[in-house]
Amino acid sequence: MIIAHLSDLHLGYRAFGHVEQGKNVREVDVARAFHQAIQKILEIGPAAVLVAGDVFDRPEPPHSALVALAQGLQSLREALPDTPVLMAAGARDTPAGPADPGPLGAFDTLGGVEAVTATTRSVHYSQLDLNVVLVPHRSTIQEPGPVVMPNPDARWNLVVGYGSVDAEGSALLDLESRDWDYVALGHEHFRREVVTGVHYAGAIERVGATPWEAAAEEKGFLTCDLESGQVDFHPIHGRPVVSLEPIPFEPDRPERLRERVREVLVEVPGGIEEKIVRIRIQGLPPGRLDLLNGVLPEYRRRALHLEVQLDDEPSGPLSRENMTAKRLASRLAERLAEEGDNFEALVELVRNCLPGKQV
Ligand SMILES: [Mn+2]
Repeated sequence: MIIAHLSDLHLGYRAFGHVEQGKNVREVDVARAFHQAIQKILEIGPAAVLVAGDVFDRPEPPHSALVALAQGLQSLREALPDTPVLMAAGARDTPAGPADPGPLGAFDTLGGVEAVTATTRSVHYSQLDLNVVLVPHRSTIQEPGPVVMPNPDARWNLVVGYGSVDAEGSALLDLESRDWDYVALGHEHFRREVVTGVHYAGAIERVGATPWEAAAEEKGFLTCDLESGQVDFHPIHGRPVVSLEPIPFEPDRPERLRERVREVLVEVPGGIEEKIVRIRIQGLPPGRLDLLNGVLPEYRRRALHLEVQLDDEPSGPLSRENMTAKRLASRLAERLAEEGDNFEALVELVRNCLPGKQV
């Protein structure tokens, strides 16, 4: 019996302020990645589909995100009417008010769909001889923590949970992995096997504030053949992200900087067209960003997003807060030097830099 495991869809994610035909380009990318995943799942035909949180990018997602999820569920129901879809809300789709059912609440009403936001729920499918325990984010942060027990009468026992787990047990979710045939986790955006049978599937697109950190990692989802324990990764092709090698600023030859920036951008294999690109410059004081005047607009038009990051010389580890402040300052300094940026785009930039945007 094969099950599919997705997480961190972040439907409704928006970034970079690029709008085409009234839609944020990155939101369209994320919806496309989700529909790509659905198409692959239809080909695989799993017995159950598990979605481990952060289905939406925020507790009040745009209507377009609700439509994207509804379309995906409808495709699954049509082609695989006997395949249940089980979703547990993550931090991103958990509303602040404890009585608020959240956006997933609407989908919990559909036949063949379980979508939990508040409390842990155990669902038994006798035809599949399958028991699934859903552990949404909220249930893991309340006292007492969730009681997550396998059903001894079921042949297969699965968990769909959102949060951090680790081998030492200092985690939100306390599990004995031997009790379970598969544990499907969400929250971490990088794919990872925690221990045998306990997996983070990772996000399906590079949705964090720093997408270049995921530039080299393929995104996608997992399937597990419960009989053999075989886990397979199914890649999804999202928008390319390019992280370029840092360029050292030479104070005695400042004019050289423009040439070097042009060189590294021209050398990107396949060009920078429509990609998300980060260029890093080491040792350039923010006040000297004028050295790049006239160089960037051309490349900014060609890339979906071109980010210039100013790196200091390596100087020991920075705290998370310092990193955030540094990133924010560097991005603001750079963007404010541009013309035509609107207030909304700047607010989004600040929000994207704040800690917690990674998850
Ligand atoms: Mn997430």
